Amino acid sequence: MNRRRFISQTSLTSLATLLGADIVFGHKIPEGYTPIALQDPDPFKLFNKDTEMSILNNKPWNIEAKAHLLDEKITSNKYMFVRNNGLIPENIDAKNWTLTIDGESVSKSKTYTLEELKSKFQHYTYQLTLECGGNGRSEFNPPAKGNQWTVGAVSCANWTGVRLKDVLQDLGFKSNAVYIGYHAADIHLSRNPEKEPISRGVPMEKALQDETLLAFQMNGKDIPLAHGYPLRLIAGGWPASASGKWVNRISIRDKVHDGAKMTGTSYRVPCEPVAPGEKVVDEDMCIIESMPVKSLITYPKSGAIIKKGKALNIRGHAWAGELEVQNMEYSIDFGSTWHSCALQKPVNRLAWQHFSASIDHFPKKGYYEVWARAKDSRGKSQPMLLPGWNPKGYLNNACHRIAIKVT
Ligand SMILES: Nc1nc2c(c(=O)[nH]1)N[C@H]1C(S)=C(S)[C@@H](COP(=O)(O)O)O[C@H]1N2
Ligand SMILES: [Mo]
Repeated sequence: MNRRRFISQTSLTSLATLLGADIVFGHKIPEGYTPIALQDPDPFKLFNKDTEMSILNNKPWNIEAKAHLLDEKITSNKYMFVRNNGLIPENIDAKNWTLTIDGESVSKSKTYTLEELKSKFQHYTYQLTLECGGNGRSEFNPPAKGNQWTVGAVSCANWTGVRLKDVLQDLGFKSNAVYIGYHAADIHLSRNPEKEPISRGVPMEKALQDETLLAFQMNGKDIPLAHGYPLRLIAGGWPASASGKWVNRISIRDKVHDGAKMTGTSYRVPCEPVAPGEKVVDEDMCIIESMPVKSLITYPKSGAIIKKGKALNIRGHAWAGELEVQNMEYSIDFGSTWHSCALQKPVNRLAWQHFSASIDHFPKKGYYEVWARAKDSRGKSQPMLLPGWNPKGYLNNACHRIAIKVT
């Protein structure tokens, strides 16, 4: 809708109807001014998100879930976080969508239509965990710039597509191949067509894993627009920034990919631990690869009240990047003692795992916290409070905690 025309043709009362509330100082609105609430489309409707989702930013759109919204075993669209670095591509024509494979390590670049990809290669479906490298950033101190994600920038949906390795092997690549880098159709915030909002990638070894997909479906349907329609790279278990949405080109590089947000401090952490607030030079920052072990209590919602003598049933998910979660524990005494949870095997590699426990040993009425802690298959556990501080606030895999009252 055209904002300017809209304001001049609409009376205050109809503005109020649109807002669903009286505009108390409506007669003081300057000429030509549009109330903020009407300037942007409703993101919940626009992206089909649940209204309990939290909007962190609208330019670009960044939306996160709350822990209890992620209770489903397979994350549905309405609870899936959105992380955009630029503007969602406009006028997508899926019928004429193509994917070009190029780069120093291919002899001759090749372009596949989306239809060709779908008909030529076998389809696979995997449930894959995608967590933003900055999930949990809001807890770091000194604070890090960027979206202040709490716990909800993680999802685990079913992704269907063709294996990237099948496509790369169809074309063939040179033995000097080191990395792949994706390029996508989204638009830089400056609208400068020369600039890419983000262009990241993974080493060949990750690119050639069975589960690394060029996906065209999420949860059995076309990928929703905000999540990369009509074609998306999916590299589960790694920072989700490696999973390029709206992908239209993949370069096979003879060096570490150097696209937008691959270099400098983006998606990198100090190679060696540093003290909070310490300055780190670019050369001492290392690319994040597999994500660390983490878990989330998705039921009950923090603040639940139970009757003394009744058991509290908790459940949630745990994941560990490239690794499996080996065990899952909970504590009701601020981490002094731990008890095991039941933990399921992942449905496939790189899928999150479900845990549950029935807690019936609250000694008396009062305030408690339930803390949950996962351990990966190499014996590494989540830190109880905060892990190593880093300048950009990545990889906060601290234990998730919920408040409980026994009355
Ligand atoms: N083309 C493109 N791909 C992208 C991004 C983007 O801004 N543009 N954001 C990345 C980041 S940082 C994350 S965390 C995930 C978010 O995926 P989602 O929005 O589907 O949850 O997409 C990644 N892929
Ligand atoms: Mo991200």
